[in-house]
Amino acid sequence: MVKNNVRTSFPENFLWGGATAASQVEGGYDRGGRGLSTSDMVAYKPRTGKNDNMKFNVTGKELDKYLEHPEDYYFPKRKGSQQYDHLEEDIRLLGKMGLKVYRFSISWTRLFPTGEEDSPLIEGVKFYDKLFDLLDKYHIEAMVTITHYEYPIHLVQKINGFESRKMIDYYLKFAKFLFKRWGKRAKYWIPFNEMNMTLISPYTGAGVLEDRSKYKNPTQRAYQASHHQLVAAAKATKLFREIVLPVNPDAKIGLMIARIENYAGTVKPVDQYMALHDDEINLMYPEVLIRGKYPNYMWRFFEENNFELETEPEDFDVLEKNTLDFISFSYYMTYIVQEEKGKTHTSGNVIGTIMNPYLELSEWSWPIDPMGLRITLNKLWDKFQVPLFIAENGLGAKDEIASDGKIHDIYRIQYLDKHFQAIREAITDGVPVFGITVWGIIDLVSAGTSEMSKRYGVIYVDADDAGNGTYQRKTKDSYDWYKKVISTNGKSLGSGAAVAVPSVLDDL
Ligand code: BGP
Repeated sequence: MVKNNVRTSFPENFLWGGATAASQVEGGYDRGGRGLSTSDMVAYKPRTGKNDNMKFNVTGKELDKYLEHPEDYYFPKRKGSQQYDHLEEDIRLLGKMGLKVYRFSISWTRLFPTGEEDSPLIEGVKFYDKLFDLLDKYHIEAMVTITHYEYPIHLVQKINGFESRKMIDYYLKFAKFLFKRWGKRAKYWIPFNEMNMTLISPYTGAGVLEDRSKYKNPTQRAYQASHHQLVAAAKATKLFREIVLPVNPDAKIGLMIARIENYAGTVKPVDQYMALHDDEINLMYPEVLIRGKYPNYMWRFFEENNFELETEPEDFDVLEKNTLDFISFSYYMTYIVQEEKGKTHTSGNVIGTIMNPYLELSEWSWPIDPMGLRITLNKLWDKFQVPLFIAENGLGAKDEIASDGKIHDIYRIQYLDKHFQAIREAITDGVPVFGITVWGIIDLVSAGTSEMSKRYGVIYVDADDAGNGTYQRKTKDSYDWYKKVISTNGKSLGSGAAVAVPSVLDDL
């Protein structure tokens, strides 16, 4: 329908997709000579309550313990969902669903076990060659996250990850290989997953052991590592334009953040300002990588936090000349900011927040707010005027196999349906969103809690938190629902979304 020149539907080429990360889905941590990475060293610790969602940080002391006596712990991300042995089936299932784009990451240590080698491991290269072949076979576009929460442990021990400027060169060596080998085969590239994670867990986001840091000031430590990653992303963009664009002129590179969409808790000006300030911190990443420089408010912030960012003269030029093409982000929920403490808290993605009485919570106590997604899309477009991509959205929930042998995940269908409708609203508002990759499209190990029982997938994987199970795949009702959304380009949204549909697995 066209009225007043308003688009009220998804564009023809809208990218309906799914996302995973190597460290959470692949498994096979010791296959083909692969080296250990930061995510392999996160031991499983049972949650103590609904708000206990942050179990991904590792200290130097803990790392030593884990390396010395690995047999005393269980490390779920080493097993992932065993995609290493189920690759063909996984991509076939995604293909049969009609998926347009698959966002995945490359395991750095599957190619370069320590991060220092000059040439990659053959078996690792073959694994990803096969992945690209399968994506071609099923006409699925590739979106590559160069690295998603996993750094070679060797480089963590040697130079403390991105705390050191030297890490930029190791990262560029890895990125250069990917661009040369697969630049032709992937249209979309993301240098780092959720860059702002470095401010919350420097170990997860940047491979930094806080108790081995040369910086005493934790704020300085986090922003210094972030600066190195920002420079690395800009330098990778330069390489991307030199290596990939000549062979794949339509390819694009974009940054990725965990979007922290803040509401002020009250109409008190100070609360309104706090929401603005938190927003500024979150948007520092696109400010630097899309506009090409640190905004003034960040220099003031560094000053007020008593440190001087260590930079090289070339950094400013590199950042200014190599800005990225699009902004991608994860969106799961909204957050509340206010001066007054002591309110009831909920858990959340990356950080927790104050309870919003107007929102329902997921089983893991994450507020559910589809309208917030429309708000965030509008804000990002208003501010940056570049194409937007939702690199992650989805619902972590417990699934049960019903007596008919199926998984009737109506809650997930409802969640996704509402969020997809919010995207349609933003598109109608005029925001150029070019796609979405549903997080954890195949059940995988949770980043935050290392649980397998926190499932996001439309494809079920038979495994539990202790790694027991057959790891067999099974489609859920949400699989059939998503298939229909894709085939109708979103026209099926809202109507009968809550009606369970029969599984199509038998027809495959
Ligand atoms: C994002 C990460 C993902 C992912 C997701 C869900 O922050 O990029 O890796 O896991 O959150 O979080 P969780 O797995 O903790 O539920």
